[in-house]
Formats: sequence, structure tokens, C-alpha cells
Amino acid sequence: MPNKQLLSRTKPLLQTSLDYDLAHVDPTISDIIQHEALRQEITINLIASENYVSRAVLEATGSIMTNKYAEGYPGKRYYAGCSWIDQIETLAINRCKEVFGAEHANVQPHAGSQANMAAYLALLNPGDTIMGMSLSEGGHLTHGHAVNFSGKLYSVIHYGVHPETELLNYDEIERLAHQHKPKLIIAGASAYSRIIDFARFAQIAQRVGAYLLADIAHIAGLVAAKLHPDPVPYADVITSTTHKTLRGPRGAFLLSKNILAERIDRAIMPGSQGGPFMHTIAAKAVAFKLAQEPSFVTYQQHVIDNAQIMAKTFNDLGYRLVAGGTDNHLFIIDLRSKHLTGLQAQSALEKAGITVSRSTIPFDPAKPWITSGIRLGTPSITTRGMTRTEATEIAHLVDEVLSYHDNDQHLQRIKQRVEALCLKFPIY
Ligand code: DSN
Repeated sequence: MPNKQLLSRTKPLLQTSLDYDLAHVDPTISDIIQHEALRQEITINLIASENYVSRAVLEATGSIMTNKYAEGYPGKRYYAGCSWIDQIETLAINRCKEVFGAEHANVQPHAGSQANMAAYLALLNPGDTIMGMSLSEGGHLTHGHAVNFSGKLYSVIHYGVHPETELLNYDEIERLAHQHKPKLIIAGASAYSRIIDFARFAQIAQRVGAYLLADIAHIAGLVAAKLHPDPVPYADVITSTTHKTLRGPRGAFLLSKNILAERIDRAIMPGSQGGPFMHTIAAKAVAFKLAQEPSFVTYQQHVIDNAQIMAKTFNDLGYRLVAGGTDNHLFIIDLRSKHLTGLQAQSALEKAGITVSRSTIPFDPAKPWITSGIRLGTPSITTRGMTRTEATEIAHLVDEVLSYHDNDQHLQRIKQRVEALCLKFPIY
């Protein structure tokens, strides 16, 4: 251990750069960050894939861990000076395995796309067939979209939802799997509000001899809290981001059985990434620790409760919800009966201080840039302490914005009410 005097001299460096001297060195960037901090503070964030990290996660992310190169893995690095780095990454790996009950974890992926890329590299050869949910029905770019590496390197079969129920169409997925014999089936979504049946996916994959990849980026927090069925017993590989419901830093991780551990690790480094972001891995370790606290389970339950009460309120107000409602942290509103596009709604809501992402609905007649829906999620409002009362109030505010979407004066008045509500629930 270094002596105490030396250690106390490094203390300021362990604080975030915001607390240190950014305002002096680069007032322009500092000022922009302060504006963004204010924007976050006084707007209602309903983007389903975002959250607010704890101060502890923020501090680790802004720490001197960013200074270190550490290509390789704990105990096997290509650089000297990695003893503390090794401790951090080992803790992150062990905590990640504990949270999800997995045999193997790799905490180095920089983002969800890199985690998926590594999973494909580990399991497939270029030209192999993969099957994933189409982006327009709720999937993700990396699940085989034509403009993405996944759609260019692999032969892709897309599945979607049932036209009437808008639920995952497992019978059709099984039929497609038998017909096309994919080497990999991807179960996971960016805009699907119902439970994903990983056991059923595993059965289909087993029957056609495919690997099963569960991409739990959106629902990782719910899975960690055991409020969504667990993919770990069923999937060969699991990928996830850390910054959505899981409430960690921007980043990702991979889980697998031990038998695939070496292939997964080699697919990240040297396969697709270089030096790991050790400041982010330190912050992931903090997030995995926090995910094991009882308050985390309570938080995830409130995320679901808030989503369900909001969905019910919209339903009562006459809106049509995709798949009829939600079992998780998000839901999608079909705006066609309101004669609004997703783009128009998103823009009116932003003027009123409510941030959402527009979303395609299944079989959307509108172009992907325009869309016919909006996706609303509750991880962020729940982190700031809002409960069912505020969730209901927010649904009414959204409804009012959509009703007065072309009346800028009224949107300004709603914005003031939004700010007043936000100020009662400070983020930090
Ligand atoms: N962009 C993310 C989302 O909003 O769902 C998915 O990666």
C-alpha cells in the first residue's frame, strides 16, 4: 500500500473533473455541460433507454482510471502497471457474475453494439445465417439490419410480432427457424413491452441446432432484480448495456457459460477492441455492487409500476398501446388515431420539456424517420423518486401536449408546470 501522506495528495484527482478545474481550463465545454445538467434537471425524461447514474458511478467514470492502457485481461496484460487495474476488473467481473448468476462475464465491451459484434465473432463465420427481430417491429440495428455490420456480414432472417396481438409470434419464429436453419437466434428488443419467453426461444434454438443469444440491454435491471424471466439458464451468450435500467455507466458486458468463455474473451480482445475503458469498468463495478442492494429491487419494481400506471392512464384517455400495455419499463403509443406522427409528437413534447423517442409501431405505414408512434419509458423518472402519482400526472401532461401540439403558447405553459414538477424531484 502507498503511504497515507502520498495517498491524501492524490485525493482531488479521484473526484470528477467537473469538481476539479474544467471551468478554468475549458470554460466553453464546462458551460455546455452545465447547460446540459440544467436541461436534465428541469425536463421529464421518458426515453426508455436512458437513466441517471448515482454520484458514485459518476465519480468512478470521471476518475484517473481513464489514464491507463490495459489491453488483455486480469493477470495477462500487454502493459505494465496494471496491478490496481486488475483488481478493478476482477471485482467488476465477479460482481457481474454474482448479479446475473452467470458462469463467465466479460465487462470490456464499450457499448451494446460491440458486445453483439463480439458475440457474433465468437460464434459465427461471415456468411452464416442469423435470425433476429426486425428493427421496425422492435428489434435493434445490430440484430441484422441491412445498413449495419450485422446485416452486411451475415445472412439475415427477420422475425416480428403477430399482426393482431403484436406479441412475439413464437410459432412463426419456430417455422422460420426450421425453414432457414440459422446458426444463431437473437432474442431481445429495443421496443417490446411484454415478457420475452427465453425458455421458448431456447427450445426453438435447440430444435434447429442454433446458438441462442439473449440481448437484454433494455431489461437488464429487471432481470437483475428477478422481475423479468431470467435468460441465463437458457441462452448460450447474453449481451447487455449497463446504462439503461441497470443504471450504470455508458457501456456493456457479455455473459456466457464457461465452455464459451475463451471464445468470447478473444472476440473482444484482440477480435474487436483494443484497450478497455478502465474508468468505465470501475463504474460498472460500482453499478454491479449497487444492483445487489435491496433498494435496487424496490427501484425496479417502481419502474414497472410507474410504466403500468402510465400505460393504463393513456389507455383510459383513449390511446391505443402497442401489444395492449406493458410488463416492463416501457410502452409504445400508436398515434394514428390522434392524426399525429411520432416525429410531430416528439417535437411538441420537447417544446414542453418532456423528452421521448419516436418509435415505429408494428407494420408501420410511416417512414422510419417519421414513424407513427412514441416509446415512453420510466427508468429515469423513477430514479428521481417519482411514483404512481407523478407518473399519472405526467401521462396527463403528455396527453395535453399532444392535444395542443401546434399551440406554442400553451406548450410554454405546460413547460412551466413540467419544470415545477422536476424541481420537486432533484436528480442529484
Ligand atoms: N438506442 C437504444 C435505444 O434507445 O433503445 C438501443 O441501443
